[in-house]
Amino acid sequence: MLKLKSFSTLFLSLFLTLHVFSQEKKDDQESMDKMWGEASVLNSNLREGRGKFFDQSNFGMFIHWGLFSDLAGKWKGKTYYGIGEWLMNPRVANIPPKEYMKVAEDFNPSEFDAKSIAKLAKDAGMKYIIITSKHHEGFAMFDSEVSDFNIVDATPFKRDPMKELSQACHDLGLGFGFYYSHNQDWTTPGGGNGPKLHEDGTTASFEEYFYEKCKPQVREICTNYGNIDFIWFDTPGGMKKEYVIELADLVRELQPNTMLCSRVGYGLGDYISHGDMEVPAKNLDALWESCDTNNDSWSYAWYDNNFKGPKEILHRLVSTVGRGGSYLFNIGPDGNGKVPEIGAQFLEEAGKWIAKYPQVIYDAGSSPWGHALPWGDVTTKDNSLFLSVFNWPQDGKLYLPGLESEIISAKILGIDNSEKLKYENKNNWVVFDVPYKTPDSPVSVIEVKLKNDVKNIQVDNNLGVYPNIESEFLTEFAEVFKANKESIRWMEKFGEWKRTSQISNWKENSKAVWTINVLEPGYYYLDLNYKGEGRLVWKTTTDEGVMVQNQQAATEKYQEYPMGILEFKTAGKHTISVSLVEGNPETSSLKSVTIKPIQ
Ligand code: FHN
Repeated sequence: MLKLKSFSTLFLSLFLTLHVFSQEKKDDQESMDKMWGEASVLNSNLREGRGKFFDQSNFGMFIHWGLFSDLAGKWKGKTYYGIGEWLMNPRVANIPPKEYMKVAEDFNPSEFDAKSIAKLAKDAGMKYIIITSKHHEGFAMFDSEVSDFNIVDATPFKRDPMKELSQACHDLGLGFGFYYSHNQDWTTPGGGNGPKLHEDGTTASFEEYFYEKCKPQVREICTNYGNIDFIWFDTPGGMKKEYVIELADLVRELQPNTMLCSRVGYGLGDYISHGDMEVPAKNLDALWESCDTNNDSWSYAWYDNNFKGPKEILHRLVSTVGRGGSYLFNIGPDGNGKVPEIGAQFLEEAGKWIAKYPQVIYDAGSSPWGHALPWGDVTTKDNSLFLSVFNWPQDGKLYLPGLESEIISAKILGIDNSEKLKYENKNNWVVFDVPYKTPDSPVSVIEVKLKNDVKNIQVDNNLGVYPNIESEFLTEFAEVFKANKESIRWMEKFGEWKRTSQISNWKENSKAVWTINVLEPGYYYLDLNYKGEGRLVWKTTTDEGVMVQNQQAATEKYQEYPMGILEFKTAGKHTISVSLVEGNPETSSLKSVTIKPIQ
C-alpha cells in the first residue's frame, strides 16, 4: 500500500515518537505519562510481512469489556462521569480492591453472544477485533489457571467469552487480538498502581506480579485461542525495560505472526498506536493506528449515549486512512454482554457504505495532499484518487487545489451509468462540474483516474482558499517566528482526550505565517480561533500589503471570532501572517485561521 512520505510527516512521526507534547494541566501531564508511556516504532519494513494484514485492513473493532461494564459508571448510587473502565481508580470512585473484586460475584453477562458481535464487526466493514482480556482492574475476561480473579472461576457466568469470540472471529474470517494491561493491575499486589502489600502485610513487588500473574497470563492468551493477530499491551508507564523485553519475546515465540502495538513500551512494538481518540492533521509515514471510541467512554457507561453517527464514523475512518493509518474503533458492551443498540446501528449503517465503496478504505493509500481538504478527504490506489466528499458543494463546483498531474477521467462512483465529469484546469486547481444534488448519503465518492501512478504524482500541498467553502488553517501548518508552536492535550470528562496544536508565548514581533493557494481573488471573511483573557487585538497581513486588525473578546476556551474582511488582489500563492497586537501574551494562544467566501 502506498504511504506518501514528506519531510513534514517524518518530522511529525518523530515528534510523536518522542511524545513531546505540552499540557494544559499538570494532572493531565501525569496521567498522560502513565497512559501512553514512551516508545513507538517507525517500522515500514513490515508492510510485506506480518504487518500486511494490518496495513491493508485499515479498519478494526476495539472492545472494552470487563467487570467495570457491569458497574456502568456508577458506584454506590453515584455516577462518575468519564471513562468507565477507570471507575475503581482513586482519581474516580476510589473503590478499595477487595470491594471491587466482589463485583465479580454478580457479574453474569448472559446475553453475551460472540457470534453476533463478530457479525456486527463484519457488517461494519471491520477486518479484525481486539478485545480487553485484562484491563487495569486486573480481572481476566478469560479462563485463567494463573489467577482465580477471572470470568470462569469468579462469576456465575462460568463461560470463557474470549474462547467464544476468538472462535466466532476465526469462523467469519476476521482477525483477532487481545488487549492486555501489562503494567497496571489495580487489584493484584505488586501490579502497577495496585496494592503495595500482600494480605499478610508483607511488601509485594512488581517482580512477583510479573512472574506470577502477568507473564503466565500472557502465555495463556497466546496459547489457548488459536491464531492471534494482535497483542495490544497498554500504558507501559514506568515498567522496566527487562520486563517489557521478556513479554515481547514471549509473544514473538508463541505467536510469531502477531503484531505488537507500540504501547508495549521501549520501541518494541510493530506499529505506532497514536494518542487516544485522535485523528492526526498531517500524514504519518509509518505503520500506525488511531484508536477511537464510538461514544465518550471506552467501556459501557449508563449515561453515555453520545454515539458517533455513521457520517462521523466514516469521516474519521477516511481521514485516518487518508493520513496513512488504520482506524481501530471501540464499542463497549454492557454488563449483560449486549452491545448498545444505537451504536451498533450506526456501525451497521457505516458498514453498508463501506461495502459499496471498499476501494476507498481497504488497501488504500494516503492522500498526496498530506492533510484533509475542506470538503472531505482523499485516499488512493494505483492511478486513482478517491475523493470522499462529506460536504457536497451547493453550486455545482468541486475544487481540487494544487494537482500538477494529468487527469484521464473523473466520475462519481456508486451511481448506475454515471457519466464522466467535466472539469477544467484553472491556475493549478482542477474545477469539476458536479451535480447540484448530493449523489449519495452520507458521503459521495468521485474517482479521479490519473495518467500516472499516484506514487509518482506531483501535488502543491499548500492549503487552499476556496471560492465556495470555508477553509481552516491550523497552527500545525504555520511557520512560527518568536513564539511557541506546541501540541496540547486535555481531558474534557475524565479520560476523554482532546487535542489541538496552538501558538502561545507571543512576544513583540512574533508571528505565524501560512503559505496558501488562492484560486479566486476577491473579498473573504477572516475569523481567528483563539483563547485568552479580556479583549485581544490581532493583526493579519498578506504579502500583498492588505491588513485586517480588530479587537474581540477572549475566554479560556478556544472560540472563533470574526476579524473582518480580507482581500486577495490576485490569484496564486500568498502568505498570510498573524500577530498579537494587544493582550496578555502569556495567556493568549491561537489555534487556527479560517477564511470564508462571502455569499
Ligand atoms: O487507560 C487506558 C484506557 O482505559 C483505555 O483502555 C485506552 C484505550 O486506548 N488506553 C489507556 C489510556 O490510553
